[in-house]
Amino acid sequence: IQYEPCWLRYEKNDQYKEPCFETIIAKELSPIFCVALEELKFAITSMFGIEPSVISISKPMERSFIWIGTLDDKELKDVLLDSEKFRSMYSDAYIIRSHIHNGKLRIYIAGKTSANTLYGVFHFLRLLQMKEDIHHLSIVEHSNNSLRMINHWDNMDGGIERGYAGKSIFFDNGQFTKNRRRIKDYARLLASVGINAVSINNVNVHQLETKLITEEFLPEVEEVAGIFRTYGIKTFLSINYASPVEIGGLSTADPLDPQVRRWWKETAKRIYQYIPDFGGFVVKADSEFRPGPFTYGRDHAEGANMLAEALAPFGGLVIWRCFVYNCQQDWRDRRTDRAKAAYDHFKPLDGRFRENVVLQIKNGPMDFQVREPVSPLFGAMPKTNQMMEVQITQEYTGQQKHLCFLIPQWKEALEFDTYVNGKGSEVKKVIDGSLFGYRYSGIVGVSNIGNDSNWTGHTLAQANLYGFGRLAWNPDLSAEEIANEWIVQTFGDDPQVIEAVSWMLLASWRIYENYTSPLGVGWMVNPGHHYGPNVDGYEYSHWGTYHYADRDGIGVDRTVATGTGYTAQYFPENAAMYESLDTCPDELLLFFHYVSYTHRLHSGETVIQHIYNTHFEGVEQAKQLRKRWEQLKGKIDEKRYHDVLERLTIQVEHAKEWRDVINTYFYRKSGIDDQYGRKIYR
Ligand code: BDP
Repeated sequence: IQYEPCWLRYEKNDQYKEPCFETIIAKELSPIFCVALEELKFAITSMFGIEPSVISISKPMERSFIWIGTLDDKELKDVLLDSEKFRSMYSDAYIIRSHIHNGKLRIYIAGKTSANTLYGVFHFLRLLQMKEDIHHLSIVEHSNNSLRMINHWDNMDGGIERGYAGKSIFFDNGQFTKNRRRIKDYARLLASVGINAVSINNVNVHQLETKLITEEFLPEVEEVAGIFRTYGIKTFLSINYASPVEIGGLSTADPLDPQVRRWWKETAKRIYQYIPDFGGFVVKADSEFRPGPFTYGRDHAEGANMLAEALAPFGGLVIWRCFVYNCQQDWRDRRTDRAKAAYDHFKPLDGRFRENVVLQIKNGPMDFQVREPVSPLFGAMPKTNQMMEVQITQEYTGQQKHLCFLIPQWKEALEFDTYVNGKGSEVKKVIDGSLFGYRYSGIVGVSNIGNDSNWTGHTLAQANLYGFGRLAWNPDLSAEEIANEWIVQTFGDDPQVIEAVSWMLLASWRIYENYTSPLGVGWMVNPGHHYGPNVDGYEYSHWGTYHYADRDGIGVDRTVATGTGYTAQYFPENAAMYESLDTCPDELLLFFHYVSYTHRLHSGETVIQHIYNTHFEGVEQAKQLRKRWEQLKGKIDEKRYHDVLERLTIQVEHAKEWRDVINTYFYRKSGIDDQYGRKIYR
């Protein structure tokens, strides 16, 4: 099948008449340089119809050219800059410089490492796709996030847990897929936005996937890793904590058992024989029925350190997930609070993890809801590497049938001030390591791609993958900038298209929030598959996901004064803000407080009227999304135009269902009418 190039379209481009496109000087011919060259040549040919010639050494010549090398190369010192100081500063960095020599334009692209040079090439190609002036480039780029990672939840039967874009590109029917071209194109997409790590199998590791670390599958894991390697991406595997029992023939997986420790050391050694630059393990332990150290009365530091010790000699990492909570909770006991779980489990362990363990913490304390506060664990463990996990796949945000551009949501989390070291201690500074000098840290996103021809099901959901990478590279980019870059590369630079799609993307998260569960309360979805409204679906169950609506009011009291005490997990400034009704932000009101339906928000509306208003508005806004798109007919190719239109139409219909279910529910609970007399089913 033909699949879409996403933002790497390299459409015909008559902006430039530059001789520099005719000659490329490449200082190295390492595998990564070869793919950088390949990309550059392919893009230039595709955009300008020129086949550049490649010269592998720079000898004196008068021509105009594009030069690619690394910061160590002497040419840079001679003509451009002394990179010494700059080179020692950041983990990942590159420069792009224009230099006019005897009237001839030369472009210099140089990275600190060859992967960084590749990023520079992709950056330069982005500038060309965006038709920027290339005569005065003086770009210095760096990323402080050392890990910019994607987690796949792909199973070996080809299914993807929470996948909404077809089947796995890695696995099918218990085997690795044969379509390596698709994996290569995926690696290109990831590298083009600076992703440098990927785990290829689901965090819920079942029987077959448990064997990925054995000789049966390692040769093919290496093949996949080899593809990613040439794009500067390290491959990781999710492991089953009970592996020593399930495939090792041992009777225990106790992390303190000498035989278990030996088994993991041998396993690590074997993996590195196949894959010398293997990234390490992603681990979901003691969570949602997965095995872990708790079975043996050990804590998570003991559990993680055992694996870390096995990987350490080879430079491998343990990415240990903090999504640990009791999923067999008694809903009748109102004092328990799932939101408190990660902090309660992990905070006391600060300082006990090995250096090559990184804790992977979901952005919010619950589970990727449309609106949640930031997890209080960020900043609370100065002596333990931390990274943030977000969900690119839209499990709770419309499953790629609804448009929901998530960059603004992630931006809010990154910009949130933890106050751990006083004002200015934003989450982005925790996870980039700058606040506490973490050795390894960064950001990870759960993948939204599958083998659909457009990768993400909803074409506009490509923007979430693009934006994730861009934000992981540089959390200071704005959602507007990211949207604009993506649109121009994906749909071209027609101002009407840019204006409309940009509005659609940037408004979409709020629109989705408007017609779904209100004011931060979350979870009003169908149990299991999590699509569509179901107000009480999770109310009397064991998952710890409640809204407590009754005839008088709604919300979860998480205050210290009268509730579960969750607010105390934040540093004092935030704890006080959430504890008090006077300062708790409206959009999180029901996450933190139980209030009556007639409670007045800061906006001046009552809670019940706010619910009605947002649900009626949300549907009108969803219609607006479709209308704005329809106005682009003729400006977007037919296929993508119709694909998107089809999804936007589904969105409108399903938004109406949300509106009606939610409004009716709250009308029946409260008995209060909409003050504007709009139609509410009784
Ligand atoms: C939840 C998903 C579940 C995942 C879990 C996780 O519903 O499928 O296994 O997160 O992150 O959001 O482990």
